[in-house]
Amino acid sequence: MQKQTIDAIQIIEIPKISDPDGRGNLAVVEKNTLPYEVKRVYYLYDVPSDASRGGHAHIELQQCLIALSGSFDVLLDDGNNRTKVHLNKPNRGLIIPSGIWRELENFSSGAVCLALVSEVYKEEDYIRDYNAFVSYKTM
Ligand code: T46
Repeated sequence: MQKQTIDAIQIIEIPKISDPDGRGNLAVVEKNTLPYEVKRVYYLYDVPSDASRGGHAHIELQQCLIALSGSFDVLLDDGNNRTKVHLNKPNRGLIIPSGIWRELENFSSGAVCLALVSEVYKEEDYIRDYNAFVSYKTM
């Protein structure tokens, strides 16, 4: 959505089941955990600490990012305001609505970023030029 602002970004706790016998934790994402139906799952891994991923916005796609392992920062921008979220817990999800510019950086060694997204892959859904994004937001 064009007019979406960074206020619409949500951080959710993903329900976690601790094991009474000390076997570790189990986190569950199911039908009603996210505000959309998940149509695609992908993950980023082996990202060098000086590399940046993202650098685009989506017209329709919504997504939830989870640091399954390690940590990284997500810079979020609605064309007027910016914020940065540090993800470092496998049971915390960052929900990014459509129409928000994102950049992922500062990946720790061994970081894995899981993305649960609302659309199949469509390059037409991407705005990969920041100036074009700002123009889109002011249309
Ligand atoms: C996002 C961030 C967090 C595919 O063919 N299928 C896919 O499902 C994806 C995600 C990508 N691709 C191709 C498109 C490019 O040729 O893989 C290549 C790398 O994609 P991209 O440069 O978009 O990767 P990131 O890490 O910069 O961005 C990805 C997602 O595309 C994006 O939606 O929000 O991760």
